[in-house]
Amino acid sequence: MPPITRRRFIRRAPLALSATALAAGCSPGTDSAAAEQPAATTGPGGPVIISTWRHGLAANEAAWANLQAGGSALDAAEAGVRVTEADPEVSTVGIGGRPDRDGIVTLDAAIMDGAGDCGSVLALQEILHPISVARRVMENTPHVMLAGEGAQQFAIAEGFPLTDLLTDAARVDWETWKRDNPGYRPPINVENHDTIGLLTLDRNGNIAAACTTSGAAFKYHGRVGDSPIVGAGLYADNNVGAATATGWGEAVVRACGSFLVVELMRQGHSPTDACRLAVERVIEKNPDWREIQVGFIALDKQGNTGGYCIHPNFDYAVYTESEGNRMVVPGSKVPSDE
Ligand code: SD4
Repeated sequence: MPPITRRRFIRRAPLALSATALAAGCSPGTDSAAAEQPAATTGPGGPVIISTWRHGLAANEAAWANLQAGGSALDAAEAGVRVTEADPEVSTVGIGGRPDRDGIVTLDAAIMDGAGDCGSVLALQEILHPISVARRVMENTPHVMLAGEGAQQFAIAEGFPLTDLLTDAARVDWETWKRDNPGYRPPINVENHDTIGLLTLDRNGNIAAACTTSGAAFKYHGRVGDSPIVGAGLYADNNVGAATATGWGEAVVRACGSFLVVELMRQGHSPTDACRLAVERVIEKNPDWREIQVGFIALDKQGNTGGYCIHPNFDYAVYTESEGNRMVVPGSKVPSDE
């Protein structure tokens, strides 16, 4: 039987772009808590790419090149995060990701387009590019999520080769952690994160989001975080914008974080304010919030970007035509001198 294809065709509604484009992003080190202004109705327009952490710079480059070559927002989002997945130096995504407490690398990834189509894989083993498997789930199955062994079987059937993802460095880290943690408890702290989440806006006004991670280091085997959960780890809607999350996934899931950011933008909040309000919701729902990091980034359909986090050690990369590819330090709930 031929595979069931349920790819949707995105209505290509060109955005009315303002000649007086506003600069994207927030100022380094600023806390926009005071700024309850409604979202800007103008912005730089597409293309715009925003992604989490410093490894976002390389991902943005690949996503940008993909858009320049005629790729869609969705193509660019996938192409961008594949760079991070393939980088063994990044210890929180793809190959080189820290394993679970049993020494097994399990990966979570999700992809979504602005028309609402989405796919994800959970706790996938031995596949280098979970984001591409997530896209195949979206495009070649009647489902949204595949987990564990079933996700791996599907990946193999789709032609993805099996790859050993546990690098020597990751194995050494795991052995050290095991030696120093006889209680076998995964670490819960502000450092245990660094997912890549990447949002794109193309010239046609289409938005997409991709998120991929090895999850919390030394987690319970089978643990799944926020990243492959649509609405928690990422969300995209062409009528509004997109958001993605990084940090302690359990806390993000409790607040349905990325959906919340997009809905706050729909209500008129700027990307930065929407992220700040979502961080405040995370704090409300997680009494242990001082021990964890959570950060959101967001992109609205006019091309404005923003972010916010609990602790100040989070940054993100933004690529626009006018300013190129650059790092931005968002505001944080805990001041940087605390
Ligand atoms: C998770 N949000 O699995 C992810 C963690 C993260 O790099 O940000 N990892 O909870």
